[in-house]
Amino acid sequence: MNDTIVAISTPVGRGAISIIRMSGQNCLNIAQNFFSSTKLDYKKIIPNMLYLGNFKFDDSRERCFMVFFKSPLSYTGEDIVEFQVHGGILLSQKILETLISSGARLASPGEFSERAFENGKISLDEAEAIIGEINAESESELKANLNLAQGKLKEKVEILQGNLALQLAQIEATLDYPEEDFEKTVKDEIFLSIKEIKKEIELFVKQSDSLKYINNGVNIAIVGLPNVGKSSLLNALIGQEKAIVTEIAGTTRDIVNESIFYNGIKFNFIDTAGIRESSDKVEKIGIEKSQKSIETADIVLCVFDGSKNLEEQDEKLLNKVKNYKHLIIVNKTDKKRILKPLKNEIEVSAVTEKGLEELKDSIYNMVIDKNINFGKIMVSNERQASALRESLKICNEISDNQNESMDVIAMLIKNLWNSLGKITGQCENESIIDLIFSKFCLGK
Ligand SMILES: Nc1nc2c(ncn2[C@@H]2O[C@H](COP(=O)(O)OP(=O)(O)OP(=O)(O)O)[C@@H](O)[C@H]2O)c(=O)[nH]1
Ligand SMILES: [Mg+2]
Repeated sequence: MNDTIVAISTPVGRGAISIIRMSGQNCLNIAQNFFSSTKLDYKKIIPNMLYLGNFKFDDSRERCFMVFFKSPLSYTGEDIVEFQVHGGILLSQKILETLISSGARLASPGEFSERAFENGKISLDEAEAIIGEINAESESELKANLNLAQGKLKEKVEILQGNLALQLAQIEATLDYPEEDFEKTVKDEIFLSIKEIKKEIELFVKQSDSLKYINNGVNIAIVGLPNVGKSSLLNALIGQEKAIVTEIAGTTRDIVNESIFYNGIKFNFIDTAGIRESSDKVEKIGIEKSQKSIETADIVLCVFDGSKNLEEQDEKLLNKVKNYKHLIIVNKTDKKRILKPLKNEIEVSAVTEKGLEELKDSIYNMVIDKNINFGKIMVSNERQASALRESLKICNEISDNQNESMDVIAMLIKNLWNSLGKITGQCENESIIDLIFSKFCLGK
């Protein structure tokens, strides 16, 4: 039997309506714990009827609608409960958290449609058509905004491409008039222009990253040498004794993870084995996993023991994490400090819980751009986001190759033009089912 899944089905937005959708056998039981309406008797609930009522939190209640779709007459073919609440990420995330705390599981992107497909509610073709439908539902204000934003992204990208075409034409001209001075002037102009383009792309990437973290959560790896207090830190951060803590170096051997919500964002903490030279077969595998987690996590918490000096392994680790989004954490600050100050360090104590709020705040600020206006997000899917990241990489490549010949620079500019072109929507060869489903918005 499938478990009950839940997600925010509408795109993230301010001032509009959010729909939180829950699907699975248990959804009505879960809803019953929090939603009540004078007109509603759960034993006699009428499917497809919109009930106006209150969603109850620990200390407050929110006026919202609830609707029940009875299996098999629902989108997924299972029982579905949907809540329609005022927009804004905090409220909908809070409802989401509440439902998760009561036994629902956060759905992965496309999982609702995958269930619909499994239950014979939609064919694969239809699944694909839904993607189009998501963009075409014009009556919803939010969707309209999204479409508008999409149009704006296309417009913006076309302007950038136009600018690049101009640079290419300039390069062409230098080939006809190969005087040194002219070439230098053109080069200067090109690099100035690429700098501006890079700034714009960076902004888009930031926006889409924030959106990704809001939708999918943030994976945060806790790494460091044995005994620095990684597992203690995990336990303190999540508020439960999940990982084993002992004074023996090499206690944690496998990955331990647990999630919490912070300001509406899911933080998934991943505790790892302490990194050291080891001849123990099991520990070695654990350490390999730790190293891997540095590469795959969204953020790395690099933990040091404040009551000791740095060891050679610590230095190695510091060097490695430089290339990844990371925070430097000095733990055990309840003890006498021996460790010299590290750049941008955050002082914490897993025992007294000092600095933990600051740490969570720092993580939040790293993933959510505080200037972001969610109503104006233009990048809405991973395909666009990855094209933007690729474009950003090419911009950097161009800046790094300023001394190359005009031919090389022209080639890189063409690459950049092409990479931006992927955003405006050339179709790609994506036939695998997984890819189709992962193209859905979360909650569809
Ligand atoms: N005084 C003090 N002791 C701490 C703190 N954090 C952890 N410890 C102690 O340090 C020892 C190691 O803690 P763990 O959390 O197991 O360390 P770890 O980094 O997970 O170790 P491995 O799993 O072996 O890599 C335990 O005895 C903890 O009680 C702290 O903030 N202050
Ligand atoms: Mg441990």
